[in-house]
Amino acid sequence: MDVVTLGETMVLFTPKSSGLMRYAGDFSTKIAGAESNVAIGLARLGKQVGWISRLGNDEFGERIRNFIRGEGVDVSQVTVDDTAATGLYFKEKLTPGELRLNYYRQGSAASRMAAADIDEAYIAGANFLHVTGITPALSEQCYETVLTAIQYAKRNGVTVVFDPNLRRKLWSEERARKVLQELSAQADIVLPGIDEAEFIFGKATPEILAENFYNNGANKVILKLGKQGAYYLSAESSGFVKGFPVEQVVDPVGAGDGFAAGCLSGIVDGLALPEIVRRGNAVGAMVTMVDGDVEGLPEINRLNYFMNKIER
Ligand code: KDG
Repeated sequence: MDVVTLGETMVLFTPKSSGLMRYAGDFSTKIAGAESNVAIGLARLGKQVGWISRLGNDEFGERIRNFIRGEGVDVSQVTVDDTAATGLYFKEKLTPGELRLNYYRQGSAASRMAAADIDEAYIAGANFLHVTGITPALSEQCYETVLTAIQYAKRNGVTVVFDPNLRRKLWSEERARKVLQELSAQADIVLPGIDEAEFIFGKATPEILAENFYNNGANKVILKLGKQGAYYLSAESSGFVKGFPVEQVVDPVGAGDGFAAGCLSGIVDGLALPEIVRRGNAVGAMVTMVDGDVEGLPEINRLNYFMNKIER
């Protein structure tokens, strides 16, 4: 395996009409979950990926597993919980450009993931472990599960990649700050957004925020700056990489996961840091041009076409 990731995936309902969801009659359904978005993004770019999770013993669980398996991601470590349902998620389009995200995931099957669900040999068989700050927010048990996965990675020489993915609806500000800082300190590579970095360390320039993550323990920091691109810092080099222009953003949700998939694929391919970041920027931009979290994730040919077509 190149990369193993772990986290919750939900069925995503989007009303076909805009405005308050109470008036919506028709919905489209897709699947959404930050970690499986990354896994699918990597699989589309030709990487070997595994996704660890728990699903309810229900039709939505079947749909999620089938979809992710169909994308070429290994789902052998996904367990089924007979006593809890698969989580749901509703994306309300209040006005053009204003989204409200509503979770129905409390007590979901994935929120009951446990450290015992993690097979050390499976983690040890990967080169990278990708985790996010969403999973530890789901429950105390999920927090322990993430810590266990990181511990297995570290003792088997697997590189840990952490994306804070702050979801304020899921936990208190104080707890979120503490855990996101703790997990950033344990990771080798961190992929925070500028807002997340400021949430953890306070308002500062990208250079200072990246340094905070570096001094906190990470050896590669890639700080996302939205459409401006990203700033990177490692022991060897640092710098800004410009983002790709996007004519019309159709759906921004999932762009950060696309960015993570692009960067991780570049890391797996052994690219230099500025090229890794450029790939992240490109995949992130491509995701925003298509509705849904994963539908805009490119295959390598389309990614190369996009990166070379656009002159910056
Ligand atoms: O990154 C996009 C995902 O965050 C979203 O679609 C669903 O995983 C999700 C979450 O917990 O918010």
